[in-house]
Amino acid sequence: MAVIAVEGADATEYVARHFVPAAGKPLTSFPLGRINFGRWEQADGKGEEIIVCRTGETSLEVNCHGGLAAARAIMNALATGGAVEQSPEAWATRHSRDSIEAEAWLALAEARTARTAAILLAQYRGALRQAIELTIDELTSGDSVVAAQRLAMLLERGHIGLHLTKPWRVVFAGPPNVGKSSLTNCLLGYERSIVFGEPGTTRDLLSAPTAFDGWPMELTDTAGLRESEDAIELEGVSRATRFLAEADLTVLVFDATCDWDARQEQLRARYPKALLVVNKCDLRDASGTETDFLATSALTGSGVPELMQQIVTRLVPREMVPGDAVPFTPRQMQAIAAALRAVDDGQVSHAVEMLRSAVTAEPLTT
Ligand SMILES: Nc1nc2c(ncn2[C@@H]2O[C@H](COP(=O)(O)OP(=O)(O)O)[C@@H](O)[C@H]2O)c(=O)[nH]1
Ligand SMILES: [Mg+2]
Repeated sequence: MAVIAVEGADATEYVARHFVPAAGKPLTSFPLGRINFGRWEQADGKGEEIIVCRTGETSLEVNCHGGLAAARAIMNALATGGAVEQSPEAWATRHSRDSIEAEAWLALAEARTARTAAILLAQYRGALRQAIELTIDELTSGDSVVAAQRLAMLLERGHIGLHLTKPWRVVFAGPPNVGKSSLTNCLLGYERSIVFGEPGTTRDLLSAPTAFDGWPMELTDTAGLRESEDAIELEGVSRATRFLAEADLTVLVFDATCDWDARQEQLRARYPKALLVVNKCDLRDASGTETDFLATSALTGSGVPELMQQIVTRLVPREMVPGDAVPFTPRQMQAIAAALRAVDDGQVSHAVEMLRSAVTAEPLTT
């Protein structure tokens, strides 16, 4: 579904020029709030079936097919008639009582899972605003220790909040032919990367979006990290190395059938924060491997659910309950961090000012 809002003194007239109600009566005769089925007709005689609802004396909603084309055709027809198109940002700013509500409204459109949408919906309904208002009250009544604790907790949750609309980036790296592509395919549930017995098959970065446990992830399969004569493969290796530096989590994959050597040790030392995996455990018993390695088999799927779980545990280390206050934009995070610094410096009134601006700032100006 797509919903187009039309507002203004002549809104009904603008829509009535194109909308032919199935009931055969003019749009203005329908009561507010009534759902009216009919056809949207364009100048060229084309059109589609839509639903129009008068939401107020000067506002309507046009519900049409989703995707971009149907909504675009209707918006173009309205614009040709003289309507002015508004950006979602401008809309959110006008219709929200504060900047957090406006940001939540926009972020909700970007949410890709029910879990992230539920968290954002709670912020839309005021969870974060209330937490900030409570902190302001605590600060003004001299309870700055409690206020500082709350701010620190909000900042911590914000590290998850920033990923509600932006997936965590998980990169699979390791020597060639260990099963990186097979494992990412396994986790994604479809064949995104080419799997081939020949080392050096994956030459570029292949990324695909997914979600684990309702948390949005982007998995990236990389070229094997090795020295190579092949210029294209080398470029793949160098891109992988650059990408790894920016990833939220690196999964280093090794091969259970290969003996541990200095090169592998070097790789492990280079990425000390990586999640370590030993794959192909169907071919060789990996139970003797060190406990900080997770044994998997991309072939049989053994260890793959555990890998998924460990990725989530690493990236989302704290529990989040629906209704929790969670900052979710860099602007909110900056304001909260600045307020916490001010509290720590004993500048309570400055902290209060920062927090007030986090809520009452002109929406979306920064
Ligand atoms: N037996 C077995 N073979 C695997 C496993 N994972 C990958 N392979 C095979 O190992 C080869 C290399 O796999 P690939 O995913 O392309 O490795 P990459 O170079 O690290 O991406 C292919 O022939 C795969 O079928 C596994 O868990 N068990
Ligand atoms: Mg590969």
